[in-house]
Amino acid sequence: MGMSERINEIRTILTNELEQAETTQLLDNLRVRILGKKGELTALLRGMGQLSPEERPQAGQLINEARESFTAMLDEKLAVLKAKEREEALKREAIDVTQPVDLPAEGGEHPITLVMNEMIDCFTGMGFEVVEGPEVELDHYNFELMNIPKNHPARDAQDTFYIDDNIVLRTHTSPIQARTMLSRKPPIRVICPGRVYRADEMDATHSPVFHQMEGLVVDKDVNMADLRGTLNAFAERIYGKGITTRFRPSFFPFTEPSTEVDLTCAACHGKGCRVCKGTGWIEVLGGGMVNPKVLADCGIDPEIYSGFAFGIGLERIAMQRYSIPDLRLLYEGDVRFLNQFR
Ligand code: 2U9
Repeated sequence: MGMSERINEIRTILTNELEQAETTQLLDNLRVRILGKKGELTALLRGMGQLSPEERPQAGQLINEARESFTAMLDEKLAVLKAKEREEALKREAIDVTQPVDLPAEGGEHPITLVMNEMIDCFTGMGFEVVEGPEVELDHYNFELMNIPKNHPARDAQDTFYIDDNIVLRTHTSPIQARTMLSRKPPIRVICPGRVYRADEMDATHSPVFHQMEGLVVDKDVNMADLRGTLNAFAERIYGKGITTRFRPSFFPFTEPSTEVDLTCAACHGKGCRVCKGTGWIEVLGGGMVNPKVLADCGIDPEIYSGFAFGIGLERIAMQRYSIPDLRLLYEGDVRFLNQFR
């Protein structure tokens, strides 16, 4: 058989096999079978030794042309198969973005957080700034600077968690205000929200950890009417129009004069009902004019400046607002309770 017949034979084999090669892997095998070291075309090249010197150049040329042509045929098919395989891979790996999914359980804000944020909005709207401080506090800031000396009943070991003789878990957020006064000059307008600790047994109305927000304003000519106006604005903002305050005389070591503050009962708007035991008022917070001794000990001259302060328990506000009957519900983390606030 002549060289060109043999090449045509190989071309026919290649053409048939190309049609059947469905994958790039099969195509690679075919390439090796035709063009590889032990392939059909290479065998022809080796057989050239048997040809006469005159025949060799022409045979060589035919084989080279065939190699080029076969390579082109194989490459063309390779491009087709690669495109096909890519398309199949895209189809196989496609994500159906319309498929329904299981949504992760959604959290919500705790009622204490809800109340705290609402109060922060209210007071920052009046020009107060939020300041925080350490929960593990020096006796000096928690008690001494608040005019609660050693042996005062308020620091009885029954009420206070002592870390050692000089360090306590803060029993109120007042030490934040003491630190604020020591580190800046009036005018001061701050609210101090945070967790506080008292050594109480847990029951429906007591907890060893609870939350407060205290406020402090120090400037020239600050007086009790400013406290009243501030707390009236707070009452209307949190409880609604027509809710006002009633000040009753009281005593705290850190304020003088001191007052306990009642708010119009939001359940009956002051008419008297079961919630307010017929009085029309609900006791909500305390406050007063900052004791001049406290101002002086915190580096502020009480001859020039005066201040008012108040303290609000957040649990009490949350319980009234959401009709929560037992304080413990706020700390147990039962999702059936918490889901109601989402
Ligand atoms: C400084 C001076 C005075 C903060 C005050 C109260 C009155 C008060 C209670 C409310 C409910 C505590 O959480 S509660 O049990 N607080 O009645 N707090 S005056 O007076 C201050 C604070 C800081 C420097």
